[in-house]
Amino acid sequence: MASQIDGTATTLTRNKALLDWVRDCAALCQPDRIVWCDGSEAEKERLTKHAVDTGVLIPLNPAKRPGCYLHRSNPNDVARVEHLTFICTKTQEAAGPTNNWMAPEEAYGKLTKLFHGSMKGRTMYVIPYVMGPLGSPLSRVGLEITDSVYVVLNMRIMTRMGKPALDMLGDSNDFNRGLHCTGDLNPERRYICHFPEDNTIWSFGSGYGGNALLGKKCLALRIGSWLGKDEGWFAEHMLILGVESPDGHMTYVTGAFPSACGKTNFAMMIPPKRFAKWKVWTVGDDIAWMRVGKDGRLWAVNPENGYFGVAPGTNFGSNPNAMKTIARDTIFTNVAMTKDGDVWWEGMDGEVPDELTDWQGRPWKKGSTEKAAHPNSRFTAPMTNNPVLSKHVNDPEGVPISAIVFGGRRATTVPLVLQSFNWAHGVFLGATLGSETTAAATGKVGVVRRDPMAMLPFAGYNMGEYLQHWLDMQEKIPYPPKLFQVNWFRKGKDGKFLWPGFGENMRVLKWIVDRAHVRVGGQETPFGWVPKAGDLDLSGLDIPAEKVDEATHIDAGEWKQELTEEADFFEMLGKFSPETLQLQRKLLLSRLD
Ligand code: SAT
Ligand code: MN
Repeated sequence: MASQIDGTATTLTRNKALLDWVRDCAALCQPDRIVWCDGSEAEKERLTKHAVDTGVLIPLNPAKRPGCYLHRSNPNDVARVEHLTFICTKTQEAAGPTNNWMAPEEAYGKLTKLFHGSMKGRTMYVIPYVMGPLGSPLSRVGLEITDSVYVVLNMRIMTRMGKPALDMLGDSNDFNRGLHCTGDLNPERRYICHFPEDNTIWSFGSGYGGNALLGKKCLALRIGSWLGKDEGWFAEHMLILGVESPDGHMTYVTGAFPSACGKTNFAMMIPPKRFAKWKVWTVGDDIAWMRVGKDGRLWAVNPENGYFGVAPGTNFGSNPNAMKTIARDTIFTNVAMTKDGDVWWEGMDGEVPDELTDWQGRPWKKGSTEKAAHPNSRFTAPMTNNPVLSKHVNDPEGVPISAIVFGGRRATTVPLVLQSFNWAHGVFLGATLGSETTAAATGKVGVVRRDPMAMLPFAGYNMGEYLQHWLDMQEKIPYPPKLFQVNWFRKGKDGKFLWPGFGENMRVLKWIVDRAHVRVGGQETPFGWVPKAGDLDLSGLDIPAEKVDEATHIDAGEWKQELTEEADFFEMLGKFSPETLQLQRKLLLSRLD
């Protein structure tokens, strides 16, 4: 088998550390075959055909969705599994109170048993990939070994995969070592283990997105945040967008929102009629890597190359650019299929079809109480399909950030928009972000939990230290972005959303941009700056003024409750809980009393 490794590989790489590692993984997993992925078009065609022949992908109607395929997961494997995700550091303290921890020896031991012989009769794919623009000082090389052709085809869309990665790596030993095996998909034997001290990820027993596409949450966020702390930069669960004003001036904004809270919609937003001369450009929809540039500003790159977006609710009203993005060359996962071989999900435009094949491949009839598409069904689409893709998306330097927005899904308390008084107060707003859980992770949906910077499932180290890192970065950024909190999801007494959201969020975004450039005043409240009456441009907005008042209202009683609850959160963080943030909380509370 070794000769096979070298034989295929030497045309692509002579990197000894890499060849040794692949040989070790092959010895452990014992695949029948090893395939090195070069990222070429011919390879894509070959692997796609193989996936179709083996039933992994179902071709969709080429007249309706050219180059598109449907994949159906095992029904027990349709979301991230936070309870089976581990940070495996030498000490438990390094992983902190918000992560599951396993000692490295124990994790390697347990998973070695699972990986042993796990690829017998299967093909082992070796995927070299880059997270970040080629040639960027922020970019990282990863290698993922997997037995899943679905993973390969998704990684091909989501990362810069193949030869460019090996060229970038050269003979360096500095690459992330990711080992993935689908196993038998038994949740009892499912582990997503991160070894930040070894720059290593071992994932066993799931074929689903965030558990199996190791470049995404595992490398770009969990390992990335660890590297960011050590090296003085940020790896964040944030979209990146550029707002172009009528005079052609561009302002870049990043936004942290938990999974399935509309990051993709926000990043691709089309401004409403009143803002016809404004444009929004997408740099990224999920992850931002940010470092301090030579000019003292914070610069961001999107480490990804595609979008792994939530399908349900996506339509020509909520996100026309996403609909155009997924018109071709897209892999759909766990959506429903129409009779004529197109895709469908709850919240798609038009009439609900009379009959469908549901996400599990079963016949489905209109009026059924079961969902046709899984609530966490997804599309994987190349970013180059996006009609509003920023032309700076491959820029090695990235884009300069003027504002950072923190947003949760909150039915009460949190107003539409709030600007922090200063950096520490802004970090406090991000740190105390609360959000109702969504279908993106296995578990109960709709319970409010603290999700600091939307990083609760993704910070690869102690959450207290993570928040301290945010505070410490202030003195490294001479011209920091302004920090904001938003909430698109507040509900009225009737249980309905107060704010229309989607494209109308442009109104809030404009205020944020104006504030970031100090072009507009603000109204001071005990909790931060809010728009002065009349400053939020509401012209042409077709909702009663009272709803806007309610959406922007700050209720002292609700906030007192909120601040009181936050005490438990800071306490839970234990000895690394930043003093500065606890002071912020007390200060706010004292202003209320
Ligand atoms: O499943 S993923 O982690 O890739 C998507 C998400 O939950 O944000
Ligand atoms: Mn995400």
